[in-house]
Amino acid sequence: MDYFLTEEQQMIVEVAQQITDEKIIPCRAELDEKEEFPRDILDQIGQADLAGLYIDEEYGGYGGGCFDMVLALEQFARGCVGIATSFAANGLGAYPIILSGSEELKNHYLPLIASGEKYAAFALTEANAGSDASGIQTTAVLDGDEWVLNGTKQWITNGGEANIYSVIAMTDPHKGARGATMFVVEDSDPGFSYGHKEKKLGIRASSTRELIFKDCRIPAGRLIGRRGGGFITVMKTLDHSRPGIAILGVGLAQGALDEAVVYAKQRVQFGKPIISFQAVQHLLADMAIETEAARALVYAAARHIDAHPKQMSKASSMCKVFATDVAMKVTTNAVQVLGGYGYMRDYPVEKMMRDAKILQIYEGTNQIQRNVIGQELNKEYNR
Ligand code: COS
Repeated sequence: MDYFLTEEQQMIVEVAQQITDEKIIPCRAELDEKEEFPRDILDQIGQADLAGLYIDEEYGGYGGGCFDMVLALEQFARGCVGIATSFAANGLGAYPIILSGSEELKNHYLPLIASGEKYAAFALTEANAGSDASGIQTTAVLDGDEWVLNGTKQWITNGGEANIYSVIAMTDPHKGARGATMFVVEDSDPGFSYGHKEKKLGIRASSTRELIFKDCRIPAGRLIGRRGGGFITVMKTLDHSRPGIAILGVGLAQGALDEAVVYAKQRVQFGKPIISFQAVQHLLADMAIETEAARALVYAAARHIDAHPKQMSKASSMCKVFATDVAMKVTTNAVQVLGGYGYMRDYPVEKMMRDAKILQIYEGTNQIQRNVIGQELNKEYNR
């Protein structure tokens, strides 16, 4: 379908498409198998000037918005969601600085992320704080002109690979959500180390690792925003990043549909290509309808977010739920179309199905998204 992209947007798609076809697809199975971080590919994305798509020009970025980012991510995810996640996690790590950081922090860190020279990560989750984002136990205490962090973050995407970490910690625990503050921690900071690296069902090219803060000392100026403003910064960051997860679902579903149609045209059973059977055609038709509907919703949500950045929670959660549920269904059906071959590692669809599951879980489960949508509806109808 024609989404009436501008010339610049079409160019973003073409550059991302080329990286996907020439670089990502040829090595995705190997990186998945070896659970290897896609450093070369991220560097190539940086060299193609796509690393700072969503960062303002004054900080060395392209100056685009959510929609521009979505267009690039869709292509990368068509190739591999593990690689696309590693790229997207830079944005998640950068957004707290973009949204709440001081000019000093922005001037220092954003150009490094925009050029692709440094990778970023976002550290919220802990053993006892997942959906309940305000339940974090990592602490930060001011000591002279330094903050001292103690605690452990878990399941951090780009953990161990990123250089710049946006970390939330409790500065005033008795204040609950209002007592949380965000900081920038650098990989070389004293008292900061990496813990367990997870072995995952899918997105195995992405790194998911513990971060350990043991009397980790950082300069006072690394505080993002204001003391006590961390929870709101986290919520706003997730509002910005969830359309990115949604579009990973669209790209993944498109990749699975492509594989299923090509296979169905080639595979002969009962003397005919299986695409000539109505049972297979209906499966493919539903996959195509759902993928296009998800794309249309994500594009609409991303354009809405760029135009109305203060009213984004509902649009962001709606597209995240819909597109990631579609990705799970479409990839599962792609395996069904390929049958026994689909279950084997010789074809990419089993990986696609494994990769799809996390999209319904990370950056807020789809159950949490429905809570957000419900709460927003409640507010809207009170006006
Ligand atoms: N933008 C701005 N402010 C927001 C906000 C948003 N999107 N969402 C909440 N807030 C504000 C609220 O207005 C409230 O402010 P006041 O204290 O002034 O009233 C404050 O934040 C607390 O909000 P709330 O009471 O709704 O917080 P809850 O603890 O009930 O949590 C959910 C709300 C469940 C939505 C939140 O914890 C969440 O998003 N959880 C999922 C986290 C997640 O995605 N984890 C995955 C790992 S991160 S990769």
